[in-house]
Amino acid sequence: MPAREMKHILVTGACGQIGSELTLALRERYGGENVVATGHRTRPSAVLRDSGPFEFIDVTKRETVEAVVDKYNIDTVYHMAAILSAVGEEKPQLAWNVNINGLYNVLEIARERDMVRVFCPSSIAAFGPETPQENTPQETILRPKTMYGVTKVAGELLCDYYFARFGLDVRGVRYPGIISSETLPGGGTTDYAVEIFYEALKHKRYTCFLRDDTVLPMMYMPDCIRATIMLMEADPAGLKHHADFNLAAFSFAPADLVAEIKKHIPEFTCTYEPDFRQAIADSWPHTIDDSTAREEWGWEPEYDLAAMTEDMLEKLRDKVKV
Ligand code: AKB
Repeated sequence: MPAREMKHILVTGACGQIGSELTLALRERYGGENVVATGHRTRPSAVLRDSGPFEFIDVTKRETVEAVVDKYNIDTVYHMAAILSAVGEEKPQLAWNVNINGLYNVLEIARERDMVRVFCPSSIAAFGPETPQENTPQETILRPKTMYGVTKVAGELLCDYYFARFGLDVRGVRYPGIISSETLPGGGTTDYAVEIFYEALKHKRYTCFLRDDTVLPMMYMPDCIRATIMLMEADPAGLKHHADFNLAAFSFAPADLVAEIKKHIPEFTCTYEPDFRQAIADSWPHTIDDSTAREEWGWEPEYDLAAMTEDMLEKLRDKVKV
């Protein structure tokens, strides 16, 4: 039987850091009218609003998702709506509700309508302090200590269950920290790696909420978008894993990023005032083994720390007008 095509796509969390750029990339690829962007409360940017349909939904209220799915005859969902690690520690009940009940609603709606495919991201937050921190394997200990991490592990398992039990083609990756120049990240532990660029350009100094030697896995947005679409378009016959692919590009500590930015802005200085996010970062891996993603669907990153830094500064110089 030929693979079924993804024709009418819904993106939840489309105003978020990844969702906003993913929506535009999907519209470019599949046509603006065929990619419905949805958000909760944040107003869409002009480009998001004008390049295709936009609707407000609340993923925790199933009927609001169903109404949009049925209105546009949706067969594929990129479920990007989520509460991230730092906000998740401040509001654990909200994180559970959005990340678990929201996902359950999406999976049930997809199952009932026999949808073609669903993407649901996991994260390096699925790992915990007992996980090997260097070259973290695909199959390893998943005992996170944050509510966000708990919801990501449960989400991976739930997605794999829907594949095994109902044949729903759910796919997902464990995103590292994502660095981007379009939409600011909201409420994560890796957010410093975006904020630092704005502050370096605007004020030539930054106070980092993580220690200078905190190594974390990171990825530049163009690679993140490419990986997401590559996995969703991969031949199902080649996939042995489904919703839990390790994914990596490069790793660095704040001090490494500061040194790289200084190559472009020599007067830039950074001070360090670790807060509650330090404990979250300390429970995550330093480097990730993504050989399974490379083998099963041909993943390979393009950007390293130097290329990402150069591109970020170039893009943000125009944006912050310095
Ligand atoms: C966060 O910091 O919470 C996210 C993530 C690594 O999933 N960026």
